[in-house]
Amino acid sequence: MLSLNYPDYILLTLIVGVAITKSQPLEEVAVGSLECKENTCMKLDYPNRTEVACFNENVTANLMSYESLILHSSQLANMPRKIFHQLPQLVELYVLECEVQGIERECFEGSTNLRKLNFGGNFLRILASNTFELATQLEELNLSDNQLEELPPMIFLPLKKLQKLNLSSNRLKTIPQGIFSQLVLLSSVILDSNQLTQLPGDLFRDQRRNLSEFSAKSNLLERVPSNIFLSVEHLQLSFNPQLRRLQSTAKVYDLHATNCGLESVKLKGPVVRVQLEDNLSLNELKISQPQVLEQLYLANTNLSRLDFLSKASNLVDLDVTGIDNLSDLPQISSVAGLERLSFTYDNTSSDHMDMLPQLKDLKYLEITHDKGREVYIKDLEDDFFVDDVQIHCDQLADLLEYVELPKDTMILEDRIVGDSREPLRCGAT
Ligand SMILES: *[C@@H]1O[C@H](CO)[C@@H](O)[C@H](O)[C@H]1NC(C)=O
Ligand SMILES: *[C@@H]1O[C@H](CO)[C@@H](O)[C@H](O)[C@H]1NC(C)=O
Ligand SMILES: *[C@@H]1O[C@H](CO)[C@@H](O)[C@H](O)[C@H]1NC(C)=O
Ligand SMILES: *[C@@H]1O[C@H](CO)[C@@H](O)[C@H](O)[C@H]1NC(C)=O
Ligand SMILES: *[C@@H]1O[C@H](CO)[C@@H](O)[C@H](O)[C@H]1NC(C)=O
Ligand SMILES: *[C@@H]1O[C@H](CO)[C@@H](O)[C@H](O)[C@H]1NC(C)=O
Ligand SMILES: *[C@@H]1O[C@H](CO)[C@@H](O)[C@H](O)[C@H]1NC(C)=O
Ligand SMILES: *[C@@H]1O[C@H](CO)[C@@H](O)[C@H](O)[C@H]1NC(C)=O
Ligand SMILES: CC(=O)N[C@H]1CO[C@H](CO)[C@@H](O)[C@@H]1O
Repeated sequence: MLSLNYPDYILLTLIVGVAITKSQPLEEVAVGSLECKENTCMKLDYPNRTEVACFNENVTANLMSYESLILHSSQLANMPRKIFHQLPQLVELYVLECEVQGIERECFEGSTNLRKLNFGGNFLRILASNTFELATQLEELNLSDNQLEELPPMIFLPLKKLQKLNLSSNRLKTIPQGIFSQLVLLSSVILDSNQLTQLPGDLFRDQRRNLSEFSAKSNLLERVPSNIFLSVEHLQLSFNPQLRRLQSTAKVYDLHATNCGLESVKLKGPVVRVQLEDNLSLNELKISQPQVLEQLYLANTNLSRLDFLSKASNLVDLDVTGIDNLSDLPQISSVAGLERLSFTYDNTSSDHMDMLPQLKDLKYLEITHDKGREVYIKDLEDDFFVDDVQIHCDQLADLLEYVELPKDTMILEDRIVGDSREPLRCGAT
């Protein structure tokens, strides 16, 4: 048990006191000139960490008419001061690839119109808790491509209007509990390409927890708390090789959890589109509300039962390619509205082919077997067939919504079966 008695408390304050007094005040250096093309300024070189550039009316005179300012390809050890004193009209500020290491709270004085701030591609490693205290009108904050290892728990608290936050490609190992608390408008959170091993269960505790986008792709997540979200439109958890189990009660429109180490997935809330392909150990999938399911991608998994399929009355798109032991393959015939189907055919599944004629709405059928892959397409427009093979393949690619066709794909059209012309060969070469 951790109990703070009085002497400990004194000690802690002392340590904090030392840490604060350690940072010296910065030497202010007036910016002599700005090299700008319209609202894009480059080559502002203030690489000295103990100095901070300061904007003045002489250098900003030509920028008064812009609501957006872009600083890039510069060396700014610290974010310049007085940008918003001089340019209070700014709605968007981009400080991109400028080697920024420090951001002072004072930099945002006067930023009453600032709604979008992008610090992508800098050297930010540590941010103070009060960094954004004065940027209260922010709606979008982009801190991607930096070196952030941790975040102060209160850092976003003043940003009551924040809607989108991008923290991708940093070095975050943890996300503090409640860091998004009171951000009632937050709808998009991107945490891709960090080193997160878990997400706190009450990450979205005191807010509505209805997000349009949450992405934590390419991390080291071992678990995702089952009730962390109420509803998310796009939930992206792919490329988390440590993730063995996924349980969710949320309402999700589009779930991606491909290329993880998943063994078991249980989705209790309604899910519409589910992509779980390339999880070679996935052997359990439970979907409690299959009637809302429209798309299900399960290629290259180790599933054998899909007993919910018979209730998946709205399923139109199913990919079960590369599943060796799918004993429920015949159940597919109960998914009467299926329009796209991909599966692997081997000689043990040959008697399952009886299901195909029952799928009256099938427009796209892809069969993978040991000799290659065949794609069958139904209901082509009458004038579809042209002699120029290349045009045909391009139109086909359009029809398949830009699916990249595998090399040497053989395409057979139902109305040209028996046609003396050779089957078409399209696809990437
Ligand atoms: C950095 O700036 C400080 C204060 O202006 C100065 O004393 C120091 O010499 C500078 N360092 C370098 C490497 O220029
Ligand atoms: C702006 O330029 C004028 C004239 O060159 C000069 O007198 C003034 O000191 C400059 N102001 C700043 C803040 O540098
Ligand atoms: C965030 O910055 C990155 C560049 O570092 C950019 O690719 C991305 O589009 C930005 N996102 C937003 C919402 O501005
Ligand atoms: C977040 O930033 C990354 C670049 O680091 C970019 O690729 C991605 O598109 C951004 N996402 C959003 C939603 O802005
Ligand atoms: C949040 O999502 C839940 C579940 O979809 C829904 O019932 C609720 O009305 C939503 N709340 C808001 C404020 O959007
Ligand atoms: C797939 O499941 C079988 C049992 O059904 C098991 O023996 C095998 O190890 C599993 N394969 C993988 C890659 O987990
Ligand atoms: C498929 O099932 C057979 C018999 O049940 C078993 O011997 C084989 O290991 C299974 N293959 C996989 C990849 O699970
Ligand atoms: C299935 O194919 C394998 C190898 O291709 C062959 O050894 C086996 O006899 C075939 N089984 C049937 C039932 O045709
Ligand atoms: C644990 C496990 O089987 N993970 C696999 C999930 O699928 C990807 C892609 O097929 C493999 O690379 C992983 O090894």
